[in-house]
Amino acid sequence: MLNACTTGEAATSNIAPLKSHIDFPLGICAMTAQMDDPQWKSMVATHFDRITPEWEMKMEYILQPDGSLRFDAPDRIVRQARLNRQTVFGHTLIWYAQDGEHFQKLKGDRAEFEIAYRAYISGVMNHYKGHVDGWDVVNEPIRDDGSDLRDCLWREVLGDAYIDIAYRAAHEADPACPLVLNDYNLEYYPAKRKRFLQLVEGMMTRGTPLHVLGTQTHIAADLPRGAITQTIRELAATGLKIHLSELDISLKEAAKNALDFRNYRDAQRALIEEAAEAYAALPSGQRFGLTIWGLRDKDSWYNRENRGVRPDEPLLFDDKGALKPLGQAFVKALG
Ligand code: 9MR
Repeated sequence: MLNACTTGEAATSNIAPLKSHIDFPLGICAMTAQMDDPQWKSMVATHFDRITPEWEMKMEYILQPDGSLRFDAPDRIVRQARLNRQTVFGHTLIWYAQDGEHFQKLKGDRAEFEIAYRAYISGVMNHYKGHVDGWDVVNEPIRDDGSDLRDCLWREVLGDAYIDIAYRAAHEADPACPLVLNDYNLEYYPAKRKRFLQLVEGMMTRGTPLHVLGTQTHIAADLPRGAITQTIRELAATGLKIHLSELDISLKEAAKNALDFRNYRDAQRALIEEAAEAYAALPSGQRFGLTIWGLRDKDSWYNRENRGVRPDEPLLFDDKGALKPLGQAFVKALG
């Protein structure tokens, strides 16, 4: 018989649900491949209010080469979330990193391209109308150096207006749905943050429907203190709601792939406390939610894409499902 302590179920059964510590939605990312793992399933159901599909609501999954849409996997996530009485957050409609054969074929014809662009947005939005509590409409539009919008197929064909067109099409499809603009490295690069906020200001001035700003917060443990707080404050000064949308804190990136993480654990803890405190300090009406990018360390994208000799430890729970000191610090800082 298995010793209860090795199952991981036991590791988490004696802690209060993380979501019970806070009065705003606590999210986690998910993919269907994880849904057959009983520990993952029960921990996600216990601790979180909201699910963000990690990749299966993106164009790379939904859009087929002939322009048709497939929804089987994301629908499974939505069904599971409903069984758990959780909401689902839509991620993401338009991303510079993903376009696909269907749009590549149309790029010579601006008018046809725009029709297909709007049709994709309204097709996906209509399918999930009433089943999601928000959408990242445009993801990661700003260059890291803050000099401009990123180049991508959408901008190449539709110009800078690709962003406004997307938000207007999304709003038309589902007027009640909160629409989010999401980006990363905003805490690292003040110039990027400035350009992001300029874009936001422009959208607000033009009356483009935009309700929430997402700051992903994929950070490394050597990020200087204060940067997260400053970012949250500056974004919140727009008056829009804030989604801390993909939080994780890499030790490996801080240690520059060295095997010794010891020097970075305290800094990692201090950063998660800073993120939790800065977020909890927002006026309640601006707290759209805080989402963690993976459950246990072994679920992290860092460990899937570049595992190397030593796996990273960026998340709240260890591989066995026990809440790490990092997770305990997070909970304490929120409470
Ligand atoms: O974690 C996600 C990984 O599993 C996917 O393969 C990848 C491409 O779809 O996207 C990762 O998530 C990214 C998110 O969608 C946007 N911000 C950066 C995240 C980490 O790369």
